[in-house]
Amino acid sequence: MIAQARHLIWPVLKGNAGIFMGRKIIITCAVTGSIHTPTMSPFLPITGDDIAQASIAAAEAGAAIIHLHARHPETGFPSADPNHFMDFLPKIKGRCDAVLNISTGGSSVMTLDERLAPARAVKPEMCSLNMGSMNFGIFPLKERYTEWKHDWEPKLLDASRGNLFRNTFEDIEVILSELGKTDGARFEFECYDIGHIETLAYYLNKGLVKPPLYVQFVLGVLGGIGASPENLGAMKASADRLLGDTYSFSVLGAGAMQMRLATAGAILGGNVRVGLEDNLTISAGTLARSNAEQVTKIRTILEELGFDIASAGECRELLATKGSGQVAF
Ligand code: KMH
Ligand code: ZN
Repeated sequence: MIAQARHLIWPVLKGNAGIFMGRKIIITCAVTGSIHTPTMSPFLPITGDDIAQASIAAAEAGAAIIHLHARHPETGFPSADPNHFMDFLPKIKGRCDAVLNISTGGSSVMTLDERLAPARAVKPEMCSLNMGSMNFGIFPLKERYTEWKHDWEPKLLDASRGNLFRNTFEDIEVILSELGKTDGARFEFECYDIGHIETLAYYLNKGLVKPPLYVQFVLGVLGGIGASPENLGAMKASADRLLGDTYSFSVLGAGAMQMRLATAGAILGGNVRVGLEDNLTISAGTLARSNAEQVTKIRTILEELGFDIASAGECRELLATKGSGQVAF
């Protein structure tokens, strides 16, 4: 009887074993971003020193990739000034080995040239590439607060009612050509809906993007696909059909679903992204005291489930980056 049961169960285990065995999960930590504002959390990194310290601690906790935006050090307003990036990049590079991934999304109040200025200047190993234009609604966050540290905060949130997060085909091609082909950056392809995966497949078929692709499934941004396990399954099924074995994926659940969707993504064979850029809490109603706290939490969950975590060196191999010696900082 037992032998028969084992016979039934073993092929199932064996079939799924590839998801667990010999696979290392990449943890990305996005430490500050441009969605949240200083009023929302005293733990949001603002100055160059804050961002450097948060990044180093996140790397020490297990993040192999640090996804980076900058802020004006006095006000916390999102900044695209390369000098603000240079306030933290050399410090982080000097103290840890993580892959430093520069945002090209910046903030939806910036022009494309402003958004690209930091990556053009520092020639990173990796940068983000948003795969379509969309509404990007951060205005609902405004309803949660009555007093603000800075006048710009409610204005920036409100602006997302009328602004477009612009990523046209031309914009995408500029980034692929300048930052990818010429400067050798690998991309975090940020896909907020299935149509964005179709666009990525178009560029794959044209030969303008080169495997191995690293696709970030972004769920839970108002204007993009919602944060549910069903939508995550649909994103993965589409990517499997359109991108085949050319890609690996990571999961970013914006807001309260961050940890659950990241865990679901890992179980489906993916990697994970956490960080205060997309979620300020560590559990329902409790602010995370640091980015490292979120990294430690997801790492603990994943290790408890039997997964191994990728080091920065393993991440570089998996994503075929040019190496930290080839950047301009
Ligand atoms: N915060 C993410 C939902 C970028 O930096 O290029 C969007 C993001 C875009 O990370
Ligand atoms: Zn970002």
